[in-house]
Amino acid sequence: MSATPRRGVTNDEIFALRWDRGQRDLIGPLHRLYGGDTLALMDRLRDLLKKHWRARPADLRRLDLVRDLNPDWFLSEDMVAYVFYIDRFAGDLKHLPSRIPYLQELGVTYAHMMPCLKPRPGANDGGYAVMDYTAINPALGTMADFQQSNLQLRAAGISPVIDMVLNHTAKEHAWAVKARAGDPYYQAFYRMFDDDTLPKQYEKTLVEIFPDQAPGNFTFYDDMGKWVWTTFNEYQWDLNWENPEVFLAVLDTILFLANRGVEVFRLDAVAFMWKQMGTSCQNLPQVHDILQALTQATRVCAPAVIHKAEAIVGPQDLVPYLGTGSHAGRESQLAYHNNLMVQFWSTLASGDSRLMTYVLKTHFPESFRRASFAPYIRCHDDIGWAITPEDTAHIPHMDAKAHRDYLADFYNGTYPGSTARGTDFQVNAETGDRRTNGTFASLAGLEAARTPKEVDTAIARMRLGHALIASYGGIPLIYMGDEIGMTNDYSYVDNPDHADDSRWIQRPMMDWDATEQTEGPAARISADLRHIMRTRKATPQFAGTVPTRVLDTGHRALFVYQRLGDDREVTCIVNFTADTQKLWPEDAALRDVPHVDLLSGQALALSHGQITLAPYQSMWLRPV
Ligand code: OTU
Repeated sequence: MSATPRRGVTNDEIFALRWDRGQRDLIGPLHRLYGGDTLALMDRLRDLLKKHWRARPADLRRLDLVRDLNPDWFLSEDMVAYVFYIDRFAGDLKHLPSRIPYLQELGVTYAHMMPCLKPRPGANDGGYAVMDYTAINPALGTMADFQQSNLQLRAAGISPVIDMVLNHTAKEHAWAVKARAGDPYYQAFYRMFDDDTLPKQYEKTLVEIFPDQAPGNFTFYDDMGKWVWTTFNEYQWDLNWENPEVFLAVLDTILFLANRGVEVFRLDAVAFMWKQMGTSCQNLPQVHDILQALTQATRVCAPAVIHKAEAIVGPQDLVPYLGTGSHAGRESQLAYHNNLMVQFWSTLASGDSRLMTYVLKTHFPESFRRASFAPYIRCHDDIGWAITPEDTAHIPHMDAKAHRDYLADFYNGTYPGSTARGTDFQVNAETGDRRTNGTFASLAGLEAARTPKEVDTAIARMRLGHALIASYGGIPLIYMGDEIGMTNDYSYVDNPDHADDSRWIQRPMMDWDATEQTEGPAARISADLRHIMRTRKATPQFAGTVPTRVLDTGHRALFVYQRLGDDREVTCIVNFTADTQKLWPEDAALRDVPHVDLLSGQALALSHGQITLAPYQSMWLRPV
């Protein structure tokens, strides 16, 4: 008989157990990042985590336990995300809960509320210039409203998600204000230079993110007599992640917000967090150590909480954000699949799937350990045409620069025959590089559609896009307004804080009237989307744990991929053209058994031995 007194586990013991579990995955990255006395840093980290664990509300501790037992919760086929601005969608946080039934009808389980922490006054880059991470934007409500709204979302089975802007703060943030006043402790939070010698050397290998509105990567402040690293706008000061104090301070705010009910943090602009002379200062290995350390530290204190990395980069640089090599299963659990998004738009324009097939097949593993992508078609940002010469070299007669130019022209509507209505963004005079803005519907041709056939085509393209993200793997992100086909909002030019940034064209006010319609494009697009998401949820092969295999069928008009499942695979075939297309079943690796198309609910009927797809049709074929 054991002499141990009969008692349950205490909260402090649970913490100690989770700390033991996490230590190994924390020491390595912290040592590589900060060197020096890693054990002393670990002691401070443990104290910080313990402080937040002790403050963690009982209901969230319960959620921690539930998710410790089911760590794959976010990979479920049931997951569907909706991305929205609180003010543009619901007015404010007090009114947000009244929109929960709408979200539930769409099948939403993940609510990404665009930046909602207190921003600097005036222009604030859509909220990505935060002056206080512990306060809610007063225009949206209070911290109490936020907590209340989070509670109600969670009760409805919806995870609250917010942005954590950790590459930079607003120059009005308390840390920056103290730095500017000369406090050396806070000056070390940023990257400051006494003269422009080093900035000039760095600039040689840096790219400009906002060449139009904020050229260069450094800003001189007369009052301080110092240059400050400002990758984005002048009012966004890059944090110095080489300083462990920054790591602890940012983690402190993450856990503070986690205790107020946030379940997923979208880690903004992570690619830029580490700088090294002579490099582009993007995607450096240290960024992955920072992300592993943040993820594992969060897991000690709040295992219910996961992170999504926002790195809008090329394929080779993107994959590591989901944890590869020694980081596998330890880094951010989610990452935007911007390459799928770019390839969707590219193939939709050209009707030629070869580049898409090559890129997605060559650069991406079929699955990740305890992590997955968040596929999407549109978001609040521009589309950057991340198409490289290395990739186009594999497609006969294709040139990367020419293809990027073609896509920019196609989607701004100037290319002959294009029905897209987007705008150029951040035209780089030096490189000729252009990015593109516009809503899903406007880029898909709905805004310009004049005939019923053109309307049908635009709707079919949107159906194709939504079916792609629902089936490709990971959590599909529905961007607010796309479910009703909202077109570009040109009124942003009337707001002086928005006028110089055409990304506002795709950030409209929610059209609630359109959601009430029972016929017309909005009703049709929304019915399509609901059907797609319902079908996704009924298909276990669409879980994020299931591998995604891209097939090279040699058919130029079709994009084909399989979700491998344990017993039965699902084969997804997408016709990216306005023509009917045919495919031999063996070219799609279909087994010689009866199949059903989950999307149409019809048994697969071959015509002269071939699968026939209508214009822009998607099929999800599963053995019966
Ligand atoms: C992010 O985007 C946000 O999504 C933007 O809305 C912000 O303006 C920006 O950070 C600054 O906070 O450059 O054009 O590779 O592409 O992080 C968008 C990543 C951006 C960058 C991305 C950044």
